[in-house]
Amino acid sequence: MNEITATSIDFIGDIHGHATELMNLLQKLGYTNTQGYYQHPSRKVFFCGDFIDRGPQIKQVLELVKSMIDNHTAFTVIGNHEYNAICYHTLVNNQPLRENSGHNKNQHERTIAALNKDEMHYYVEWFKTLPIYHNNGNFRIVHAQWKEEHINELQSLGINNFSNIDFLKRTAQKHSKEFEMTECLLKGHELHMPGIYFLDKGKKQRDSYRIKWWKQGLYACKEALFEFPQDNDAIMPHELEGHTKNVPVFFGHYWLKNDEPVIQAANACCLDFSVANKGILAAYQWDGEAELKADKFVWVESTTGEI
Ligand SMILES: [Mn+2]
Repeated sequence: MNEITATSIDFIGDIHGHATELMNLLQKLGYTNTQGYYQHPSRKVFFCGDFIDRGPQIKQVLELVKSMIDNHTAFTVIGNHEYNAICYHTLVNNQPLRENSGHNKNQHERTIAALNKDEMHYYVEWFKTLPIYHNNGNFRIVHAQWKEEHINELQSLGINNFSNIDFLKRTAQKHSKEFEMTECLLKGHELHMPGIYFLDKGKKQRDSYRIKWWKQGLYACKEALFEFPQDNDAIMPHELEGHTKNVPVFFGHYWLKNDEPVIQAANACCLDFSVANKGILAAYQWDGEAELKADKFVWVESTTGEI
């Protein structure tokens, strides 16, 4: 990736095939579609990944986003849905790295329907080149969770994408170090609370909870975990590290359900406000500030409401 020195960047969250909302948002941010791609005279976009699956205009989103990235008017990190697609379509000894059935198939079926075989191959090859994280000293960005020890480990391995087949294969082996790193950075660490259940989006009973990792200190579970039963007063088994750097961190992934975007912490900003579930598509207009503020969000409503 080119060195990013700009301090006028619009960070945009998970799009999931919602091209109309993306175009509306870019327009609202002052970007125009000239010369075949969206651009702004003084600003760049940084996407958080998750372009595919779920929505009605997956191919249009990929074309729009890739044309911006190819022309250096946008940058991105990879999302868990792009990583899953790589594994889904990569065969090792005739077996896909991600099983092509059940939940995996349902989650990916709209992308399969949207792209023909050649297009799928083309975009999967492109997904392999997308960075896992970015840190330029002024800001950090990762799809789900910024975990310093994993970033340091990747840095020492000289790896920042999924183009290395040996690395990719190891990430697909459950409980390998590479698997744990990928899960944490792209999906967010979860806390297992045996016997305390909630129903997930697919109406499945689950007792692992996504952690609000950007909080710092000791919390009640209901404050620190998504979906945790509000009538349960259990305390977290450990303190949360938070994001202790002054450098802001941007991420997506958490399906926040606010009518208006909110800042998670002064130095931590989640940009996923569930456009793929009747929510909003939001951008944070960043101008180099270390302390983030809610009045710097710009957003558009979902136009389709489709999941
Ligand atoms: Mn995600």
